Amino acid sequence: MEQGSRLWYGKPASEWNEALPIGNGRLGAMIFGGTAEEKLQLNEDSVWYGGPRDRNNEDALPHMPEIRKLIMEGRLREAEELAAMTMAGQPEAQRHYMPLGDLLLSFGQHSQPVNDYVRELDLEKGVSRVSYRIGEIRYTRELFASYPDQAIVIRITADKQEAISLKARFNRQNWRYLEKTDKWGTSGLLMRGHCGGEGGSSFSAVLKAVPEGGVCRTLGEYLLVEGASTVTLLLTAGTTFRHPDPEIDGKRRLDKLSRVPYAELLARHVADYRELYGRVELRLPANPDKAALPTDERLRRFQQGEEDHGLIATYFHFGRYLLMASSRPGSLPANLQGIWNDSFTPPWDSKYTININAQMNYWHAENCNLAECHEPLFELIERMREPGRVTASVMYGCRGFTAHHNTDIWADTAPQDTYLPASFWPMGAAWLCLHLWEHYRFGQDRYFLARSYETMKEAALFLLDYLIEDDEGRLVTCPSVSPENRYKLPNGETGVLCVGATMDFQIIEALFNACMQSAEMIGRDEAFREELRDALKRLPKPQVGKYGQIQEWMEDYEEVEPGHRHISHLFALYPGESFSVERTPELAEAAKTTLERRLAKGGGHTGWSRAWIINFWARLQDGAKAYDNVRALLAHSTLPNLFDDHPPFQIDGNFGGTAGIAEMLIQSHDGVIRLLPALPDRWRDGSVKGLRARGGYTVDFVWARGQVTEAVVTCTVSGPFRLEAPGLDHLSFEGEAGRSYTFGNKAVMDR
Ligand code: FUC
Repeated sequence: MEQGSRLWYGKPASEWNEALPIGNGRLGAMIFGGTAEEKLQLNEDSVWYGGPRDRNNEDALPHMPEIRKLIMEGRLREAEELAAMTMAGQPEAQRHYMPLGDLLLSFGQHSQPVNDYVRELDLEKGVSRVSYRIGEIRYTRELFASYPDQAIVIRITADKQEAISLKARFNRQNWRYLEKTDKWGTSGLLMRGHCGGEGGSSFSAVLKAVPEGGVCRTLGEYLLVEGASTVTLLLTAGTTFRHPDPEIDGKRRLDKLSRVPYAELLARHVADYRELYGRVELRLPANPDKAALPTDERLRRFQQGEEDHGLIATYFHFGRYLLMASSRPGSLPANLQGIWNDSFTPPWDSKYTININAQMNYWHAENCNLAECHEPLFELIERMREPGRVTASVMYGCRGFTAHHNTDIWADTAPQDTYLPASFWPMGAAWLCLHLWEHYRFGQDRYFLARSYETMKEAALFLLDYLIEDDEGRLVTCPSVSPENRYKLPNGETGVLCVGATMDFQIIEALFNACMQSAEMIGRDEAFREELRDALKRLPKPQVGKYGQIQEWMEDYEEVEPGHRHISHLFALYPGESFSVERTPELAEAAKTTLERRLAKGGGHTGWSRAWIINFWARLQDGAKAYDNVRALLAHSTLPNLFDDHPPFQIDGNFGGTAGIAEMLIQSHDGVIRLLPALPDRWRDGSVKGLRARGGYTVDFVWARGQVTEAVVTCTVSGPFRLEAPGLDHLSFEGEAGRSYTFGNKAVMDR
């Protein structure tokens, strides 16, 4: 197997954070790998509590002038009290994500001693396996979630004929949160229920056994297979969010699939999976002493300070795997836990937090060559437009569309919680829309841009209306917060609501620029472009504060928590790009000071915060510091199954970490493709294939002793590009769509 392409363990999972995830974007399972008792904890992405609602608070608009006045006069307690009552959603919480249930499998006779146990996740094929020996018989289970067939497939084999007997059963919260379990003929089961809440969806799950040899029967709510040589279990599920009758839909699907040979189901899955996964391959210096160790042991040693670049490569590949498994065209976007959640009241509802987390989930979608996995996010943004228009007009009297710091399955845009450091922040839609722009920049699809421009424009329209003039004639946001930090006034009072958090202006600048460039490219809206250009001139400029740091607020306030996990005021360094080592060296220097201060006071203590820091150091071209933070991410914020540990499990750190590793190897935001911009000494030799660069390029390269020895650039569009890499001259090149160009040893070869 390739380096870093497998997670494996020598024993079953003893808890959820050791179980292994499979998924096809919509259906997911956590596999525990027990021998006598196997559990698959199941998820379907549309199993959410409750239906859509209008939660906009009509008291916001009439009180907005008063709230603004109180904030501007520094009467923070009064402003907070009024905002809490007039701006909070009604009720204050959006909907939450829930588990589908469990599939329980009992292999009664397997409680005897087990030998040669292996449980693995094969990232090359997207297949999980459990294999062990009891006496002379080896039993193997192979499990995958097929995207083309929209089903979970479990294949159970033994190396002796007729050796397999099992009992299968559904469960959901100790059978409390489901309406019905039933037989489906002699070889199938079903479970159905209601997700709860007014307007909530109904779900159903169906299971069918296809044995070779042996007999199948159903007893009570059990499915029994006895004396089979192999068994294929097919499972699918759905909700009324997508289908009027998900049970009929599921049964039809499984009827059809039960007639397809297992080898074909597997082949279809692997072909589909490889098409995406196989695009990228990373090799870092190997640590041969680690190659034979199980993943949990490697992680344990890494946590004790040992080096293991292969484990880092696995983490990188796993980040791509997880996005493919939790976000595919037609599915909902990856939520805070991807799709893997076993709680009926999960942390932060396992929904979409859009003041960093949902965005971070997609930071690696483009540069790590999974652009189609980005689509579910775009669909959600589209669905947010209508509710977002209502929120914009009802709460603020503005045109366009807006969203606050969370959204849910129904694309709810009204504020979430009455949590003052976060809730009243109407920048969520604007930030999300920048993902449309990034998708265009990487893929260069003009049709996509023309469609997306309308969405970006609507987000910009809201901001044009939301901005107000301060007494110096600048355009500022108010109310505003710098997610989710607090400031201290000279009199010791602390506050969160403010005029103009720095991050707001950075997001607005990025969005207005994206709109102006898009409108120009597609030849639209000249007057609107002018309006944006004028507004941009009047936005407050970034300021460097008394410690040499980027100011987080317009005033140089002290921070209540200087090691805060959010580092919102460096948005312009990453994922934005208006701070740059080359173009704005003073701001880059101040960004560095900001990071150092945050880190010195304990910053990076959540997984996603650490992952953001990796990306910041990569943009500051500091390979050593980027590497230290990759180390810290794996050492302090990674669970035995390599899931990110906020704590608890939250998937953004996996995705942001993967993006950060890619950002250390390639950057393309400054009109140049830069290879190895932040290479740590320890990765002196390596190679990577299939990373994407803005402008429509796919790049493969090999490096030795820190110098690029060969780079291949494949162009999807024709036009000039620039390439910079240690070991290669700075190159300007005229590329032709569909062709690849090889650069090496200072000579250019056209292939
Ligand atoms: C934001 C963060 C938290 C957490 C939550 C889901 O509120 O500040 O750390 O990630 O989102």
